[in-house]
Amino acid sequence: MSRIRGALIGCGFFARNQLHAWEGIEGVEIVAICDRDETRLSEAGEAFGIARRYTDAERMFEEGGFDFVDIATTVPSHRPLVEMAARAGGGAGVHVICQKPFAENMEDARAMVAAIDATGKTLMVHENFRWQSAVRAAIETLRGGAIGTPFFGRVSFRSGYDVFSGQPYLAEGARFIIEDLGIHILDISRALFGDVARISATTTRINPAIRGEDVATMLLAHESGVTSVVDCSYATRRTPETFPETLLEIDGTGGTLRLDAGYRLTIQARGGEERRDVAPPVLPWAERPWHNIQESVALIQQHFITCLREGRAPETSGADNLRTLALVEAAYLSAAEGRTVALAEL
Ligand code: NAD
Ligand code: 89Y
Repeated sequence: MSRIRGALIGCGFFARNQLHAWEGIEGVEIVAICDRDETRLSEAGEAFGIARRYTDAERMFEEGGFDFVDIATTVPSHRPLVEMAARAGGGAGVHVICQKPFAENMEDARAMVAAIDATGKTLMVHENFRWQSAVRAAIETLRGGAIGTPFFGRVSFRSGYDVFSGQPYLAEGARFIIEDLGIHILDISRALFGDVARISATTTRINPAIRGEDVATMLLAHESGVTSVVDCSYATRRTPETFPETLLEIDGTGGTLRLDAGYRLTIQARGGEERRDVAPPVLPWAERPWHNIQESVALIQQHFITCLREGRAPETSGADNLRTLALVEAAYLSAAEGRTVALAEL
């Protein structure tokens, strides 16, 4: 597979980052784009010089000519679009990257994984937070054994940043922060400490102008024996405003690791202390404070292409992401019923 051709569906708020990132990946070309909204479609087509434009995804798949599809729409369209990708080319299918949240429920998610599995193609969920370079530095430090075996972790995202102006749909859903943002930091907790046996969660809504919960506090019992606290809020007004940083605090048998505001990583072990500046670069098309997320988009898309070329499963494959999505479902169930939920229930 020398030159890899892609198509992108959904030319909205976030897709621009994905289109910029594709431009920076060697040997990849986005040959077609699709959006039901003609204005968004033509704006993206003009900005990125893409001539093949569709308002109907089914037609784009019929005409084909691409190896993978990048699904950058919001969640209600994910299942039909993934299934279209599986039917493409008379059932040969195309490789898929699909934005988070992958699906609206576990049944849909499992059906989507099965549909692509049946074609033998690759399915990756665009679960990019574990690819943020500061988070990645922490993951690699931990996996390298620098603080011994972890027994406690805190994965925290607290902000008062207005995400609703760019993404108005976030104010409208019955679910908000766990499904939209908590999903990322639950995934980080999995990347750090492994799969989860039980979870308990509380949620609340502080902002009266939105429908769903904007604060969630979750307690995870990992299969490895680690306990982690995963907490998120979009109702936290403090200085410095840390959007969109995830802060970490990990205790291990041999020391501690902290990722503090301002992308400062501190490792204390064996009587010593190491401090590292792990701030992400601001890519030429990126802007603060989103540069952290934007770099992770470039890194995860590069990972997808590397996996295609090497014929291996991406770290956040569809199958892997079922376990992150199950945590989201279990957290909502726990908050609704006021009890600890075993992941085996899902
Ligand atoms: P958006 O509403 O701005 O854009 C979605 C676009 O998809 C719209 O232009 C809409 O017309 C189009 N669309 C929807 N269904 C379609 C269909 N069936 N066929 C063709 N076009 C269709 O949404 P957004 O803010 O760009 O978010 C898109 C996704 O990206 C969401 O799932 C969101 O959670 C995710 N997101 C991820 C990150 C991240 O860091 N990974 C950050 C922001 C948003
Ligand atoms: O949609 C969300 C995401 O995935 O990252 C941040 C965000 O844009 C707002 O919470």
